[in-house]
Amino acid sequence: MAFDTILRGGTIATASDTFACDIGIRDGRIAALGEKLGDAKDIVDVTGKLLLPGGIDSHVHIAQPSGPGIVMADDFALATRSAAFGGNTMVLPFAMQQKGESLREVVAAYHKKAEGRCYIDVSFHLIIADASDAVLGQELPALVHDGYTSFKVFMTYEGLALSDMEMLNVMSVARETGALVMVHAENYDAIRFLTDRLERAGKTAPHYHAASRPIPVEREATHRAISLAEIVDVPVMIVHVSNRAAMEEIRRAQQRGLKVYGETCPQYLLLTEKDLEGLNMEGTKYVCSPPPRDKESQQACWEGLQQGVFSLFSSDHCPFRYDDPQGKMNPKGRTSFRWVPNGIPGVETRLPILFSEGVSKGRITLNDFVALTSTNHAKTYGLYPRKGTIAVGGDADIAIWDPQRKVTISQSLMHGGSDYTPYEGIDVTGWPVSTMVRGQFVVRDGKLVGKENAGAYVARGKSDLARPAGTQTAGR
Ligand code: DUC
Ligand code: ZN
Ligand code: ZN
Repeated sequence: MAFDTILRGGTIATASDTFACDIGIRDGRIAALGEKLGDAKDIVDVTGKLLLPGGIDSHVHIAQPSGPGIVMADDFALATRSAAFGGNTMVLPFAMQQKGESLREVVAAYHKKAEGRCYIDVSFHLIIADASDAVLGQELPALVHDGYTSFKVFMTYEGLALSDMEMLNVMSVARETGALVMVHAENYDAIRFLTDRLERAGKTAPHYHAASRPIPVEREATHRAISLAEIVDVPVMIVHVSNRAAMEEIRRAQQRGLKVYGETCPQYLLLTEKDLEGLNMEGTKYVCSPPPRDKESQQACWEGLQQGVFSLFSSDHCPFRYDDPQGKMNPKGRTSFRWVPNGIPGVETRLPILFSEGVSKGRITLNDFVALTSTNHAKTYGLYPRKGTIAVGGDADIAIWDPQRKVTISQSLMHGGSDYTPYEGIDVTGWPVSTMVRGQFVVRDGKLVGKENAGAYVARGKSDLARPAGTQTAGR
């Protein structure tokens, strides 16, 4: 038998081309692209369907400690199952260090949480909370060498925020090791100042979360992060950008020739701060940071995607249950927005939302969609060309889409651990019907057929963004 599987009769789209062609799969990889490929154990008729590189969601939070009494809604099994139903074949969650912890031990702990519990492939970014000499001098360079080639730093959050000096030191290690720094850009002191002032005035309802971190909080930190990266001369990825002012900071830096990159997320295209005004505590369902803004900010985020200022579209999936004392409705959260856990579910809805709002409505091309949801993630985080495209030799990570299918997003359709979706009732056109990871179906015609231990950990190479031009990875 020439192939294990042939996908016959579909239309393939990559980040650059769209073409009708069959796919022959052998030993988990794409072995042939062409017509009349011959025989296979499983010949799947995909007439009328789109065959896209599986989504890579390079910004998800899974099973992270989130404060006393708070528990994330997803473990690795739930998050990766949900991701698979959303057309993803790989996710990149964070191994989050807390102050005083050894990075090596943190990484080992996250591997333990993930081991045997992933439906799709997984790799880890690091979160650096303790920028001590031992961490930066020894552990971090060794971990980059071992395939943990990107790390996130926070400019806000108790216990996570780094000082400018610490940011500079972390960025220096990234420069020396060829790693990529991701920055959560919000000004910590400004948020504390505004939060204290709001609470003193009795303004504690969930929607004051947005007032506690307005656009200048993000714009200032974005500008500062870019400046620090320029001083060190290192590439930087500004994650979850929510508004025009921050987007324009990134654009200006790019126009000056700096290696500054941007990411935005579904919540900044579809939600606004008005969503936080829901009756009772319903607004907590939309509490995330940066907060959703307004219609003008949504438009700016679209422009960022259309004009290449943002190269990544990720979910920032960070799910908590709503009706749960360990989630959004925790007892302290009822006393002030300050204690509502930040984050919303989104790994399963990211791709249908961008496909429908972007491709079906004509805002972006299908090839842009593939770039923004898969290929650029692979290039940015050292996975390309093994992942992120449909090419001979690459992993057979493929999402099969019905571009005409109309679906109303609803919690009843979701497969994660949360008890709500922030996108309830939104109509979409275009839906991922099957997802295949390294040649094996995980979801087939809307049904789970994969196993909880089918996903693999993938050690990564260096980011294509952190390499000198012309030295991109040539192969596996
Ligand atoms: N903000 C973050 O920084 N991370 C997770 C979710 C969120 O809202
Ligand atoms: Zn963040
Ligand atoms: Zn995040």
